[in-house]
Amino acid sequence: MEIRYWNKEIETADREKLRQIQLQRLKSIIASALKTPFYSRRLPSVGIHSPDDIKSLDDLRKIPFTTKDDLRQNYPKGLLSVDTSEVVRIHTSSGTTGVPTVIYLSAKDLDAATDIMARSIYATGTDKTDILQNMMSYGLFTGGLCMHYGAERVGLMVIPAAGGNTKRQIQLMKDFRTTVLHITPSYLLHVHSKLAEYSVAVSDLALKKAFVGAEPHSENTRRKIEDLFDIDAYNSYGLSEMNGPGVAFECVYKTDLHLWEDAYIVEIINPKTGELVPDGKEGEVILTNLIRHAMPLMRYRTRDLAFLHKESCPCKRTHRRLSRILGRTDDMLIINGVNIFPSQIEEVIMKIPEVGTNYQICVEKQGALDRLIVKVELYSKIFMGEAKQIDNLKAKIADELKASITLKPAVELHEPGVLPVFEGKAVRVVDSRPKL
Ligand code: DLL
Repeated sequence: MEIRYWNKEIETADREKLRQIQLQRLKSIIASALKTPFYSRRLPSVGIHSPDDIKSLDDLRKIPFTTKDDLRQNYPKGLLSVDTSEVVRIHTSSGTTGVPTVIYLSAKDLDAATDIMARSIYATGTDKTDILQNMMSYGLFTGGLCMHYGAERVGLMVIPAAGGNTKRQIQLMKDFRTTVLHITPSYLLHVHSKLAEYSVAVSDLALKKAFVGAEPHSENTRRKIEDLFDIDAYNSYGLSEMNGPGVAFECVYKTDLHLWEDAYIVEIINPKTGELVPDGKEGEVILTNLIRHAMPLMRYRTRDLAFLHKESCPCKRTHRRLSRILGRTDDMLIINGVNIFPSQIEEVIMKIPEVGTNYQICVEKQGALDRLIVKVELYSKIFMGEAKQIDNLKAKIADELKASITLKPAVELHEPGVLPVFEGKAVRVVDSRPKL
């Protein structure tokens, strides 16, 4: 059988060879892009009339960025390069308000995206002997179907469990000896908090790994997951606009995310100036999709903040490594003039051993000032402990948060099960301040 999940030649290609592949694929994408209403206007305006106008990869930077707003304004077909009879699948992006953004894939596009997903899975040391329980929702969200196809390509037994119904999920894990989970980190922590209720111990399960992604999480959250379940957790990064999960994935060494450069060109820019930033420096991730022709997307502003590593990985793959996502250019909270990313708060509280698996960040107005309240669930045996100890813990959490975010929030401690639970992406921030 043809192996389509381990391509040594491409995965360890020297940088020059990778650049050649990128250039050739970029030209081919330009040809498709010129067939779309959107890019057929935009590319000629910067002097690109045919693929031959791209002489080197540097020419990519002539192309203006494409934003989510561009996608919305050209909804539903402005970026489609083929007749819909050529399209075999659509996805839309999750969680945004207003007009959604839609992604179209031809059979060839889907096949290429599936190869990349399969490559990501295999890079974690997962193979056909594994059993994957896919706990991401199936449907318009890419997390379910895209992972499903990739896992089948590697030959895994896939349990298409989708999200929700925690009791059944745990039963499936037990009955089918699930070895790998695909899940959001917040839901995985919730699953752990439910094990005892269903009289299941971690040792009753056969779990070895989890692929966690689709939402920001810190290194401390990863460690917490690994410790609670005694597994390896691999970070998985992707976005609907780039075909969903599998844009970048960790390998067995867990040294951050290999971004598959034969499929995507990555640039890291200063979000204010649009200029490229040097390796090692944080900026906005800009992605060009090299493997999707039905709906080309070039220089897409992801709004995700990350940096590229300078060092190579012991696995010998040559594709650049992206740091975990450090925040977004658009989820920053400004509280009494202080800029705060929710991920900074998570980083601090998840390090504190008494803290359980769920939390919420609330911002409200109190008179003229903003008030930040961090609500945290404790493990039940801690919550039942002495009142004085609880008070000390509250002060400790507030102090540690102040050291990180420079302002001291009010901290509320709760018993498990009080704060809202999310079976897909968690909504951690409740900002009830009046809109400007
Ligand atoms: O979340 C695709 C996906 C599914 C990725 C399953 C991984 C696993 P969207 O709904 O379009 O697609 O959301 C994309 O989610 O721009 C990031 O802000 C965030 N995100 C995705 N993966 C990670 C991650 C899917 N590993 C948006 N760490 C992206 C942090 C992530 N944030």
